[in-house]
Amino acid sequence: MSGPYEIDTGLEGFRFWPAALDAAAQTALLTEVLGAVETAPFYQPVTPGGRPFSVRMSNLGPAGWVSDRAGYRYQATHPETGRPWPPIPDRLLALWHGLTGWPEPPDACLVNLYRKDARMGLHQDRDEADLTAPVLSVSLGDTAVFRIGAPSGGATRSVKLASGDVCALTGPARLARHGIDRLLPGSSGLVPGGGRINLTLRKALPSSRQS
Ligand code: MD3
Ligand code: FE
Repeated sequence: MSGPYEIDTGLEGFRFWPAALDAAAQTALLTEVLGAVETAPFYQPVTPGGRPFSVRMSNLGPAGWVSDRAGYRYQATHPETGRPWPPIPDRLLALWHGLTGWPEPPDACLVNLYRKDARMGLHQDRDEADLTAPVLSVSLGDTAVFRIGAPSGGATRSVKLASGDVCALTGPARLARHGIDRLLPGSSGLVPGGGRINLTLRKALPSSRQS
């Protein structure tokens, strides 16, 4: 694997590994994730204002990110089935440890499903207890046009995220504003039914050592 590359986003800590996963590794990972979400089906969250997301979501791990009229939060169970989220596959935990070197495992893996017209507006990820832990993102399927800029505004820059690309957000980039402008539909045939799946690994819960 080559990289990471530090991409010039105007902020340090955006680490990018293009093609971190080869075709076989992408297929193996996707098969495992789709198997897991059979018991935690993709659903359509709404914003606290009641607007449906165009992205459909599920989660793996002890903590799952959800949004509804009550707000954004992490919770242990699927909002529709009431069941605990399935575990994070070992190959994802290994990727986290190998690429981030973070001493603790992630406890949350958000699974975002983008069909062709889905997008995600500019936002910050700040619902996690420890904002010093990195975030690791794995892209599968169609290429996405990703946008990232400094936390407090100003210029943004756009980076294409293709199937098998992995990025880590650490340090100053951890609180960057970012979003997905659009997909390049048909750029990959990996996801059944078309589109893109993004896996975002995070430490959401307070670490047990923290007081
Ligand atoms: C930059 N997901 O779920 S992944 C999200 O492709 C989210 O589904 C996008 O933003 C997606 O919150 C982008 C790349 C990513 C993930 C987390 C970040 C970029 C980030 C956290 C901080 C800064
Ligand atoms: Fe985000």
